[in-house]
Amino acid sequence: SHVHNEIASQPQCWRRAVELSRSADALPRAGARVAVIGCGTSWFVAQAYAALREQQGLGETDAFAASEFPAARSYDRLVAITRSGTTSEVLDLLRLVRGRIPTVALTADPATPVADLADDLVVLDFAEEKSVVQTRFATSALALLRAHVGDDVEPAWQEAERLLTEPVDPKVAERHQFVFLGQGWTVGLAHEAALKMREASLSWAESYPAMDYRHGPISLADENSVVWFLGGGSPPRLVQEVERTGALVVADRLDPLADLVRAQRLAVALGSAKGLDPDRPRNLDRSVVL
Ligand code: F1P
Repeated sequence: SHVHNEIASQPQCWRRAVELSRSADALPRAGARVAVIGCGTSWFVAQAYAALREQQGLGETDAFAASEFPAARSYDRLVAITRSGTTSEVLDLLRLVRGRIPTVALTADPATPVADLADDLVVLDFAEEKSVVQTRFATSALALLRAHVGDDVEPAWQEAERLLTEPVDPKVAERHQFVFLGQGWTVGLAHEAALKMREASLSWAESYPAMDYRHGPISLADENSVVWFLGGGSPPRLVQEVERTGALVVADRLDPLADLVRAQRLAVALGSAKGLDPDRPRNLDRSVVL
């Protein structure tokens, strides 16, 4: 399947993304008030970037699903993320804010309608994908955005290169409910990890901000569950609380983007074991067009 190669090529793609970030002048400058939008995976990348940009003190940054942008709001810049360049909600929103908010789109394919609708483009053609399930475009877009806000991406690609040679953990793979938790910018990554599990393996997967998991969803945890702290970061008492439910805790100290690669590989392995084609999820097209 395509997704295997696309997953394996991520460390190289991230290196190219970091190079590209140096010339991506259309990305927002420090101090600008920014909205970031996308659908599905691209929305989760938007969430991660928004939290990271704020954390770095670079300015107020709000993430929205493209369909939920509050139309009356004004921003200094709108960043649209879309691998395909054809997703309906993204294109509709770019039309809506045209001439009012300057826009820049991150895309894998500049020969698509997004090129006409966005004021500027950042093209990650090296991260284009054949699989419906997004892996390397999303992580490369985030690597580029991380580098642009001054976050060091080198640990991510070094760790990912090592993790790609390790087998999927059979103790994790035998469970039936998968919960991904994050904090700050890794909340978006937790949502993305859960989406990969649903798309590629039709698994029961959930995701929450780590502290919010205690406020109800933990009721479902038992010896069938995996509770995975993306990047290993967790409020100390929470791990003990989760362990008491019988759930298997995954909390390895890793760069969160590298840890996401482990979740992608788990999703594809479980999907293949179920006889699914991990490139072609049930009920999903490569780009969702209304
Ligand atoms: C986003 C999206 C993904 C989804 C699937 C199809 O499209 O809907 O979120 O997981 O891969 O595409 P795009 O706007 O980034 O092309």
